[in-house]
Amino acid sequence: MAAQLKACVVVPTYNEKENVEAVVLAVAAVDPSLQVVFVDDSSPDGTEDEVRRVAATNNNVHLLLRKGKMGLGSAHIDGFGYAMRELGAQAMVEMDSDLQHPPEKIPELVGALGGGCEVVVASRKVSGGGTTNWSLWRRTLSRGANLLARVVLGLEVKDSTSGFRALSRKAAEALVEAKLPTSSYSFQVASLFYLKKKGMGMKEVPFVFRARNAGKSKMGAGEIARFFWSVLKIRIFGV
Ligand SMILES: Nc1nc2c(ncn2[C@@H]2O[C@H](COP(=O)(O)OP(=O)(O)OP(=O)(O)O)[C@@H](O)[C@H]2O)c(=O)[nH]1
Ligand SMILES: [Mg+2]
Repeated sequence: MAAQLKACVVVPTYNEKENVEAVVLAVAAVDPSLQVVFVDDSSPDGTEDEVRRVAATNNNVHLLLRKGKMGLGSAHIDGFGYAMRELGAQAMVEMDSDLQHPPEKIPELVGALGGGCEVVVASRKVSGGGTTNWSLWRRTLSRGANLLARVVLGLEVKDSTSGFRALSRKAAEALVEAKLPTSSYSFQVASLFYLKKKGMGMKEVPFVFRARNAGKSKMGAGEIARFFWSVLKIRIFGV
């Protein structure tokens, strides 16, 4: 049943012009029925024009344009709202625009929804999962963030910071209504914490996180500091 769900891939973008077409081609090669919503924060590099150019010849490509840089987490929330409202999506896939998340995994993620499982996390930290070309600093940061999420928030998901995941419509609706207290990278752990509180089932399936296709990382020191602070705030004030 899950394999027939109408699925929509939500892709937040900030200065990702060089990656737009590659993402669309890679997703279409996996399943030409998948819809792709780019949620762009008026990127100065003109990502929105590139999305419009690609969408002109592909009805599966959509642009949700926001007025300025408002963060990865709120981009996902707005993208889910658009996908459900405008496209009738029954399943949502969160995916980055730089092809670090292999689109070939999408059918497995969406297919694992159902039977009480509302969130499927693509995981670097279960058997068969991993990363390529990560520095010691990046591996340490990822371990620290996941450890904090497990110890402070009690999350059992091993890769709770992974931004590659499928959500049922029920889970996406809950997140749109939740008004989580984070708009940034900590959205990933905050959303799992909230959905767990709501009693929603979760699974992890392995994937290998690849090197960036093109463009530059948006994860700077400010994002990292906000992440750790947000986790502590969630512990203290809840979601
Ligand atoms: N709309 C929107 N997208 C964002 C924002 N910040 C980051 N993104 C997008 O979110 C995705 C993840 O950002 P990345 O910079 O790749 O972060 P990362 O994968 O954790 O870090 P790297 O491994 O260094 O690439 C990319 O598609 C970014 O363009 C934002 O404020 N708004
Ligand atoms: Mg990335």
